[in-house]
Amino acid sequence: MYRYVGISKFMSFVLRHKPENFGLQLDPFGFVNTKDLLVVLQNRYGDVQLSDVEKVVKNCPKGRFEIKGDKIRARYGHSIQVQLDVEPSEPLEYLYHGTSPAMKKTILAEGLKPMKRRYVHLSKSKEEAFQVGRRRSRNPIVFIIKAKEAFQNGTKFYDMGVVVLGEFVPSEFIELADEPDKKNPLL
Ligand code: HQG
Repeated sequence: MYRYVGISKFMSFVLRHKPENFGLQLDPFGFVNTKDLLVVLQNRYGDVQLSDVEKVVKNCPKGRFEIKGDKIRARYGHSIQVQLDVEPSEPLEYLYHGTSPAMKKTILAEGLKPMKRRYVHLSKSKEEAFQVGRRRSRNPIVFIIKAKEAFQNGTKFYDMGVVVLGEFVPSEFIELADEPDKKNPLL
């Protein structure tokens, strides 16, 4: 199990950021032949089988990867350019973004930027966003994104399942979750 975490992280690195470092070329939608990726994994980890890759893909609760025919790709998280084959769609009224408290002022002033990735990454629940923020801080903050309103004002969102991708979100659509929110008292 532990080994699969390492393999999954390495697959993310290769398929989202640096395929060329490993002699791989992605197609426009981010796919590569699974057997070519397998060779890269075997060079690094030794005995990795196709069934291991399939397990990594299948057991990932976030749907990080997709296998289609004899090809595989990362479904989100890219820093390199890949074409999405999901149409933009109207998002839930609220989405969430968890991050470090150190980012609070900047994000409230500048909006949410994709930074090194192609898209902003958003969660469908406050709890998931909190977990995302935990990667950055022991005490993360969670922003409420008024996604529907942003969408109505032209921001595109792409529903990738657990993760929602978005374009730059202007600060007017962002609020800190901990602050009382009259529109959504359950939060
Ligand atoms: C921050 C993982 C300064 C933003 C996660 C974040 C997610 C700003 C960081 C997925 C900013 C970028 C993506 C601004 C945003 N000024 N900082 N204006 N706007 N930021 O890693 O969302 O496990 O690229 O708050 O769970 O943290 O890999 O984005 O802290 O789903 O599958 O800039 O990656 O998924 O960091 O994470 P990231 P993220 P996996």
